[in-house]
Amino acid sequence: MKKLYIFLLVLFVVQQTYSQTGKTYPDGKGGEVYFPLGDISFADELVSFKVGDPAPIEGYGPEKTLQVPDYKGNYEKKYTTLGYGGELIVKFNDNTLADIEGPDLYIFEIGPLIEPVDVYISKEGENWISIGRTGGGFSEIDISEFVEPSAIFRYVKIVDIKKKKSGKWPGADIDAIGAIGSAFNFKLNSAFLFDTGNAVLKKTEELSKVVDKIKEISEYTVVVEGHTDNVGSAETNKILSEKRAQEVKGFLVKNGIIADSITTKAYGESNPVSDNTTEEGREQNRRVEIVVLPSKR
Ligand SMILES: [Ca+2]
Ligand SMILES: [Ca+2]
Ligand SMILES: [Ca+2]
Repeated sequence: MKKLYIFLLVLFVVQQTYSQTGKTYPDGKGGEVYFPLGDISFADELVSFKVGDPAPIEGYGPEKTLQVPDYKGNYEKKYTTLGYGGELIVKFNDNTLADIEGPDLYIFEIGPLIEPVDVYISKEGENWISIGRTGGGFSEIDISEFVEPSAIFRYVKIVDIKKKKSGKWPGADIDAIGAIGSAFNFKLNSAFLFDTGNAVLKKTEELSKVVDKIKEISEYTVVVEGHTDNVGSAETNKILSEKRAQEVKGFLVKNGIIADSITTKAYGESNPVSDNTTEEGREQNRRVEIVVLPSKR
């Protein structure tokens, strides 16, 4: 039953991704921002929130910063106020942040003034790269000068810079956080691709769907990541994840994806997405992730 659920979840993500196209969103200041991958471009998961001091009278909850910008005015409760010095960390799941031509990250801050925040990005949620400050009319950031080419980031941290201490809503008011430079992120459960401990593909239906998706894009960069749970030695897991990533790359190439556009990464057990102490968590950690950036690098 659990496996069926995960299978359906993967199907859902893939199908949902299929139906996405570029879309324009109101920036809350009378302008518009274009996101090439549309609705999936926005932050998906709340990682942590430390409300500032003083805190807002009403905060409306940090999850209000997830998914597409939805604040339409009239002080609707569709955003969260960080508080003086507050810190918010969010994660992308069905997409990742990457450097494309022009701006890559957009912070939707509501209200007549832009209250500045310092912005950081991270691949794994531990090592953070400072990418500057929004404010003074700038809500968008080009990450190109801060990152190596083709790097992908799954975490964004924003910190209120302590500009506005007074009033009911101290600190920046955030509606949404979106990656203009967005890549598709397909998560495939290893159980649907491989037998336990084995790196020979047994089923390829899900991979074929990913192949079809990549072929819809004229220019692309693909990263195949192998991940395992923490059962067995770290070294063995790294080797297994490398073999599996290579096997998946082989399948993509055999099905017409340009070999030079694909890189593989073996993470082994080093990058879990769930708790390794439960069977359910370990199952989620055993996975292959395929990141597809729709532009040539
Ligand atoms: Ca998303
Ligand atoms: Ca850029
Ligand atoms: Ca919102």
